[in-house]
Amino acid sequence: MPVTLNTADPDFERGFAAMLSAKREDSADVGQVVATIIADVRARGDAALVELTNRFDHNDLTTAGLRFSAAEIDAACAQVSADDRQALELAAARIRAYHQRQLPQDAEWTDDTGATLGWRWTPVSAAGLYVPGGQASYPSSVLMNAIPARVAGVERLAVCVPTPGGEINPLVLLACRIAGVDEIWRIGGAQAIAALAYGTQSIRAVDKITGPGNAYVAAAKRQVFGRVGIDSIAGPSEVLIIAAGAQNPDWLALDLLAQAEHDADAQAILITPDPALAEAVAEAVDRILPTLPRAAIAGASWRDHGTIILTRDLSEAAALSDRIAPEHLELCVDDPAALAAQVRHAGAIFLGAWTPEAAGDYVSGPNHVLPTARSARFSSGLSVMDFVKRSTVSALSPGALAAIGPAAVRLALSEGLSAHARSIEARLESLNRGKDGF
Ligand code: HSO
Ligand code: ZN
Repeated sequence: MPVTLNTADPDFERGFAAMLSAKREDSADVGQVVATIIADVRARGDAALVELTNRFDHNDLTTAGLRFSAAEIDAACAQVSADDRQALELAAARIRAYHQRQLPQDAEWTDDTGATLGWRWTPVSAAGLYVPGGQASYPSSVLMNAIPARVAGVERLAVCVPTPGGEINPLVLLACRIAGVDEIWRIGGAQAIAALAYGTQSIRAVDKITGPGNAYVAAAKRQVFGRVGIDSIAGPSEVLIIAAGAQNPDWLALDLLAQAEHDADAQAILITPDPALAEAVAEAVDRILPTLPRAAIAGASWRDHGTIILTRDLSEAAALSDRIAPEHLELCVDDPAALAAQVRHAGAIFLGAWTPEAAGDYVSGPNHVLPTARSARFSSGLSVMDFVKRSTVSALSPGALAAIGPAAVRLALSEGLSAHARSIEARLESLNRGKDGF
């Protein structure tokens, strides 16, 4: 049974705090193993990749080759049904259109001293995208990671995807092709992250690595951070639904279960001021759960982490949601836009009964790689901004240096940095002598 909390109970705060601090993930301490793998790939390159892939993925890359050939990708793509292909293409087009609007603008202006100032954005040159193998090998996540990189203008995009026992997912390869991925490597785990970060004889190093993965992949990303950029490390995900008014309890139950079926560590939360609606949704969950192929996973998530919170009103619901800072927030209420205006901390907000999170997972357009584990308090989902960086630009005229240089000289001297001071003074003196200085 999920926990039910009521804000009117005197010990509500205790129960709520327990829910907030509950640890949902036992992240195994794999740091030492991962450090050894990274060191091995750095030392021996491709030979280490082949050996580790043999050991962990039971896959012999001496025959298969480290990289998928164009012919293999063609053959895999040809296996995908026309309907699946069209669905992926529609998703890709909508994700691309959404992310194109995120492209940031350069800026430049000249201030009253004559200093021209601004910034410009440039893409990272090469990005690596990790795609897990097995159950969580989602073609939709390939699109969500690769398309923003391409829109940002990343020139080279390399994907690593393990193929345990040689098994490949044709939809993942097709998603790579649709998104414009340049290289697909048949490697996974910490060894793939090491190869992307440091390069090997056949894989060139990238500048930024994104994408989800297991505990080994997460630890490897942490360890190579600094050498390359990484996206945030994804934890178990959550959905929070605020519901009131005339709602279909089955729809809400399915939205909770859609999150729960991802992972036994996922969390689905319903907040409502309406006890009858809460009861109807809980009943619908119990009725629908056994019909799901992933009932075991979804059931464990709902039993261990599912939560229903009864509030006095919707404003209280919005305030609690902000304290949770959910990855996904559905507002199934009569005036969702008004309620959204009261919310600050959520990775993705879905307005109204016709906007299930699952549509956002695939086809709405916004990214589905979102801040988990309450990190929506301080961070955002994956976007074009993750694949660009900003250079500041300044150009001082002689008049501008004359106007602001003396303050810099004073500050340089106060910091004991005389070459700094003289670098400016030399120019100021030249101006005073009426010379151009060259
Ligand atoms: N809801 C997941 C993303 C996903 N759903 C992929 C289906 N496929 C995390 O935001
Ligand atoms: Zn999902």
